[in-house]
Amino acid sequence: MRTRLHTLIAVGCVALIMVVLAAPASAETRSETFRTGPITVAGYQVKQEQAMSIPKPDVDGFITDMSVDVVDKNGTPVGIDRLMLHHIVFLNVGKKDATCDEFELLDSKTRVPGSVAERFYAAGEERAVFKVPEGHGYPLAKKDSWLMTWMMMNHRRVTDQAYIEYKVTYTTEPSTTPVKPYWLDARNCKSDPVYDVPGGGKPGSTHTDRKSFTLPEDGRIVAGGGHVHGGGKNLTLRQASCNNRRLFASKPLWGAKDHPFYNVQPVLHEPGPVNMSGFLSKRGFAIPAGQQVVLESNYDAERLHTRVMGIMIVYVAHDDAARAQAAECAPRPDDVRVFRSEDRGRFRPPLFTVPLTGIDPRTGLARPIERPPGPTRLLTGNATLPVRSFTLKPGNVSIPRGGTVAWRFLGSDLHDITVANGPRGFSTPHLNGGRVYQRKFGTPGTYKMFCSLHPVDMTQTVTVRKRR
Ligand SMILES: [Cu+2]
Repeated sequence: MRTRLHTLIAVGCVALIMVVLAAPASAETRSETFRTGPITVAGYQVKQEQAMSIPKPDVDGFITDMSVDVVDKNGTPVGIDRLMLHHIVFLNVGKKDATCDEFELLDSKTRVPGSVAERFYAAGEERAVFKVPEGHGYPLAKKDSWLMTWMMMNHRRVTDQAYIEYKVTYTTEPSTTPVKPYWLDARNCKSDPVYDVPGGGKPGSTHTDRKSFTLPEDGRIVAGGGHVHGGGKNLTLRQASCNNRRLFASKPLWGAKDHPFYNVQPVLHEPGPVNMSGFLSKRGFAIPAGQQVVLESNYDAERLHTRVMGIMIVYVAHDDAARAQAAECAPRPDDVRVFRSEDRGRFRPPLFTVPLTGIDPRTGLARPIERPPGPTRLLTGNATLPVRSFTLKPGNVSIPRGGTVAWRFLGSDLHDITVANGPRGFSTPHLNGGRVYQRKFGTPGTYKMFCSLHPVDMTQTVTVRKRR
């Protein structure tokens, strides 16, 4: 009996039973698992898509937990050595997003109003989960329609198939406190919210990107978690009116050396963490309407880190008492619980150099390359280089220091230019239709670049000479 009881505790059933007992007979807590797919991804393809009206619980209630994964037709998780879900965002159609008046889509041009949909849950490679304190939940309605947008990469040369599977736990308890998601982002309101850390800083120095957000309601921030890419130190949330004090820092845990992130081809960007810490607090951080919170996205400044992100989603429970508490800069709530992965990993951002990738003509397999094939074209001044589907030609150019390269993005397919490694980091937005991106090269050395949407096909080096 004793052993059986221990087993029960070990699997967490006791907690579940208590929840059910505490709720009135009419309310219930349930989990449902949904799938979309099959999704077909060609060999080494980077696929980005949107799916409208995805399946969801057909009830009125509140979401209390949510998670997402990639599975095969039997429901077995698909490894990163096959397919990697780089990111996925779930949106509630017809609700206005709390921090965006409009969104810029993947083409870096088209804009849609922020009233189109509300971002309420997202996960990256770290597989962030949706969590709020007990008694809280994100409102769920029968009439709601969900949309999801995601990006997946195939790490093998063969076409692969999988499903995106998500588990939603919800309660129909009517006294649940509703939470509103606030998406705080260093480059907010974009389908591809990336920026670049150029590198070249002193060892140990930090590159900080700050963005302020004004909350439009009196409330308590009761939960939150973050998303960074390789080189990220932390995401720190601060309260401007209280001497900019730190409310919470979401910290990355990095995979061990043998983690698949560091052992797949091609590498789309410097590998991200395997986990980011989050927090839960029923009492919450009181923030009144009109007051600012500041998101600090902190990265290592010594090395370059291109196409990085700094995103924290926080969940706010409306509370009329927040104004008085915040006016006094009330002490930090004493019930803040930090959740993080217990997995094996590293706490310091690992040093990692993103290689260029090419296809080995003998095996058809992706492998690191020093540079694209072909000679280096020596240029004496500024240059305009064409970007075509799916080549960057010439593959290798050399320009004098201080020279400017203009890339002209031809055709209708979107491409970008992203520095994998070199003296300084930069990247262009996704461009097409003849749009031009110019860059003046002041720091000598060899810049190894690729298109992040076509990483094995489109590579280029620009060598900047010290002398003319
Ligand atoms: Cu491309």
